[in-house]
Amino acid sequence: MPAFETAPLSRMGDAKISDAIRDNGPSSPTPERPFAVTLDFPSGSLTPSNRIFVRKLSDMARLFEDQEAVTRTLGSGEDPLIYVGRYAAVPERPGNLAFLTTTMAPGAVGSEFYMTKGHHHVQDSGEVYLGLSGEGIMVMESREGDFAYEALTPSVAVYVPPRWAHRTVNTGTEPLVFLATYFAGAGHDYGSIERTGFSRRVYRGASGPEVRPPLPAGGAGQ
Ligand code: PAN
Ligand code: ZN
Repeated sequence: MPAFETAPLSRMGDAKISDAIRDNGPSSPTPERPFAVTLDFPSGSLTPSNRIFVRKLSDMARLFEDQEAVTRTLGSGEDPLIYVGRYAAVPERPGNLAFLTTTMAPGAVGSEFYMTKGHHHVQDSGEVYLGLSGEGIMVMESREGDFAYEALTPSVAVYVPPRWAHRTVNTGTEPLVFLATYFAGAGHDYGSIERTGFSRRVYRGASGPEVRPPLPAGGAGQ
C-alpha cells in the first residue's frame, strides 16, 4: 500500500486551490447586515465564500509521526492535498462569530490517518463543529492534559470547550466535511501543537480506527 493516497479534487469542491492562500487573502467588505451562505454538504463548497486556504503535506510535514513516509513522498515530487477550508465573509474580530467549512481528503501517512494541524485558540474560547459528510474523529486535549475524542459524522455536533486544543481526523474513505464556528477574535495558536503534539494519534487499525499513543519504535504506527 502506498504511504499516501490522494482524493480526486473533484470530490473536494470547486476551489481554485492553486491560487488559494490563508490568512492574508483579500477580505470581503465588512458585513454590517445579516447574510446567508449556501453549503454543499458533500464537497464543503460555501457560496459565496470569502477566503480559501489549503493545507498540503508539505505545509504540515513535521506533524505526522512517520517521517520516513513523509520524506519519501515529498522526495518523489508528490505533495498531496490534505484539506481545504472555506470561510464565510465574517471579519475576525471580537463580537463576531467566524464560520467556515473544512473538507479533508481520505488517506493516511503510513498508518496515521490524514488530519488537520490542530490548534489552541489564543484567547481561550469555545467552538462548535457540525459534521456534514464523511466519517471522522475529533481529538481534543486540554491545557491541563485531559484527553477526549468524539466521532464526527453527518448531523453530529461536537462542542470544544475553551482551553482544549482540537484536531480533526478523516477515518473514512470519502472526504470528511464539517462546519465550525468560533469566537472571531480568538486567534489560532499552531506553535504549541507543533512543539508538543497531542498525546494520542489516530491510526488505521486492523479492525478500524485506533486512538492511542504512538507505540515504541518498531511497533505498529511507526
Ligand atoms: C477549524 C479549523 C479547520 C482547519 O475551522 O481551523 O478545520 O484546521 P487547522 O486550523 O487546525 O489547520 C477551527 O477549529 N477553527 O477554529
Ligand atoms: Zn478552532
